Amino acid sequence: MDNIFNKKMETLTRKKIKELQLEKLKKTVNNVYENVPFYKNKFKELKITPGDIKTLDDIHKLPFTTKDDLRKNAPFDMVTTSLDNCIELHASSGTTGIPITACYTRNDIDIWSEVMARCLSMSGLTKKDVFQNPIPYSTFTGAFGFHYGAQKIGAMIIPSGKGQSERQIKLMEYYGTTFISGVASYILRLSQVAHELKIDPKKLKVTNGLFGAEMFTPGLKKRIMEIWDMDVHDIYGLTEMCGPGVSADCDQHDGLHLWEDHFLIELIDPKTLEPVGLEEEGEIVLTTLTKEGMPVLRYRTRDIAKLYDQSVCECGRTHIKHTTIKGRSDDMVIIRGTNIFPGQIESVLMKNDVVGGNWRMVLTTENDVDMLTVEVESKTPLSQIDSMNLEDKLQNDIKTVIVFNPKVVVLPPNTIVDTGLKAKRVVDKRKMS
Ligand code: DLL
Repeated sequence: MDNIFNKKMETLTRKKIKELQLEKLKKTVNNVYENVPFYKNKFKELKITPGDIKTLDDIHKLPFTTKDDLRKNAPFDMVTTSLDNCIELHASSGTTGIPITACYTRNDIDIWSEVMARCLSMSGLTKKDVFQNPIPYSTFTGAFGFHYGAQKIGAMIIPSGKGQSERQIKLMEYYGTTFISGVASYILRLSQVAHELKIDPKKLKVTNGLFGAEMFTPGLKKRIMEIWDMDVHDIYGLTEMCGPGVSADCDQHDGLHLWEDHFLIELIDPKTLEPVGLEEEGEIVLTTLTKEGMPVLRYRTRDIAKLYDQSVCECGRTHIKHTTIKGRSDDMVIIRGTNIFPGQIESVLMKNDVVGGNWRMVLTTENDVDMLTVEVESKTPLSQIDSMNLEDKLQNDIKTVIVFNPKVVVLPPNTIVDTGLKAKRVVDKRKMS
């Protein structure tokens, strides 16, 4: 229980959580109805008014919000308050080029700092730590969220930003960094760079890490733990809610606690839009409960997970847990009639010690048949014969999870192009070939 940042709020009874949620939901619904024409029109279409929300179950009467809705109303039409009251904005670029913009009031930043402090504390951060933040300080929410949370805890922050990987390792050595954050795949890149500098990450003082922002399979987590000899936690979040800080896993490492006093979670079947039961896979739908600048109702995240049966966790926290994110519904690819999530392939790759950190799936069409090539870097340069043996081994291992035989190509370290902030695991060339 020592690492609970806000004992009162993180251990609320279920009854109290529900009461708080209902009170805050009503307030949020009134706010968006009065101030956002998009929601007023949706309410009219559905023939509802804020007065219809009398219980938490009534949330099902409310409209969903999609990324497309936010894009159409970008940058500021979803903002419920005067822009004079907003003190910061962040944005996620997405693929169409129109960024999803989120505006924060002073209070929104305070709440973001609070939920981030809860996640960081849950992962072991204390004021005694030297906290290195290798994430770009930019419109991307990542770096600022971690920065605000670590500052609230009182740790010594090194705002190192992303990139200049050699420098990141040197900073760790020089300042004796004990805790690092980041985008999951970048930490593996840093391991590779440490290796090239002939520095064993285990010999650095880093003992804890909190990572997320993209698919973070248990296999990748385990690998990072082993390479750095540190405890690793998973953090989830998205620009539309606040950025990182919506949920993170506690020391039990079996699910991420979602801060229910600030976010209301539902899980739906993405096809029927009906709720799914506990322990059933579904799309996460989130409603902000305390946001002032840009509250969002029933946001369809596209992220797939399961909710755990609610009972008090061994860690003492009472907030609901969801599983690791399995993937985004829009990342799922259908090859020869089989649904494949990149995470399934990553789970196989990360079990193999010879495999390095970077990999991707390339989809093509040959003679009207879908082909899958898995390109994967080896940890160290391999001889031709060792590469071929590894290709055969991986091909067989992957076949056991996806049913058909993919082509596997093993490449030397650092050959797959860097795709920027987040790793791009799927390259679909099918329409072009
Ligand atoms: O990635 C916020 C963030 C920054 C979270 C740093 C954690 C650490 P966006 O750029 O808006 O925000 O992307 C949000 O990233 O809908 C998920 O698809 C994915 N994602 C975020 N965290 C995880 C995670 C930030 N722990 C989108 N596991 C989300 C899997 C994640 N996917």
